Amino acid sequence: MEGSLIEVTFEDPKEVGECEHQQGKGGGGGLRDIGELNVPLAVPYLDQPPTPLHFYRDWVCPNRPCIIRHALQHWPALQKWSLPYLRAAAGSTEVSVAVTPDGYADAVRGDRFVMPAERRLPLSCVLDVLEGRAQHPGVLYVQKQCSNLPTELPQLLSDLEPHVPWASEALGKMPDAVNFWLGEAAAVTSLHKDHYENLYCVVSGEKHFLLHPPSDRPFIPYEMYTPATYQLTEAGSFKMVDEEAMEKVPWIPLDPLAPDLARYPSYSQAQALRCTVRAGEMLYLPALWFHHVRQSHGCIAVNFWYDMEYDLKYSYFQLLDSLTKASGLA
Ligand SMILES: O=C(O)CCC(=O)C(=O)O
Repeated sequence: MEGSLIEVTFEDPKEVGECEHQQGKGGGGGLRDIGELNVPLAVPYLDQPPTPLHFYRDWVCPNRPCIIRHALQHWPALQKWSLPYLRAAAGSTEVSVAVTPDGYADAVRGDRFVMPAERRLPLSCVLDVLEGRAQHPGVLYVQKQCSNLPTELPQLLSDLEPHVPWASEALGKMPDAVNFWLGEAAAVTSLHKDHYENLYCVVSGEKHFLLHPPSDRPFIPYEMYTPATYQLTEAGSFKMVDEEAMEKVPWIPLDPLAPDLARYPSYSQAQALRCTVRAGEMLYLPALWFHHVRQSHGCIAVNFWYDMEYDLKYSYFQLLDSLTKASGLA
């Protein structure tokens, strides 16, 4: 790149020839090889929870996702949790609810990064909307990501384990947050990544994940946006209010379900993995994987966020991120 201190090239797949693929493990180089060597074509299933050693060795260390079956069957929640049960157990309890006009909380809209209106509502109000008994402006999603399960819904805690023992042992720590998710089908989580090892458990319904490995970073666009928050007026309409005290936010403008390839052509080189996590299944979503999430109506889920190790994997990702920015690629 002219005028830049660092020159970086990311191979165009059209230009990667046969012989490069034939070099096999240890040969080649570049992100395409990383994809081929390390990223599966589909998210694999485990039929039972791994031992801490296997979990660490086969999944955490290589930073690979998997879906684990039969890991939640001892949770009473799996049999008990339904919308009527939640109403009986916690209907009068106030919870934080993200409310948006279009189902997208924390997403790019126009030239703004927009955060949801946050409402404190009795859980029964959310259940009324989910069950079609009442209407509320916009789209509702119970999704406050700061351990809302123990802090807002402690009466549900006896229905599940407070952590995932084999994961806590493998990672050598307890989860930083245990989050409860309940929302309408229209509630979508836009493409982003987190610095957490994520064990995402679906208790009822299903979640549809679209994933990208961290090595796809050069093909995933980021731009800087003025932050804003939706406000819900008395009349039930939404307005976007700028957060003037906040700095600009880097966020991904691209919708991976309908990518604008004319604007972001590099994205065609990214390698999306899609999977559906069904009731009773747990997704291990490794730290730094990009994810976009949709759900069935009234899906109930709990996830455990374990802080990642800020190790060489993290350093390599930061380097890739810096090189991507310096190259002007994404
Ligand atoms: O379930 C969702 O809508 C989003 C989940 C997510 O982004 C996360 O667990 O980090």
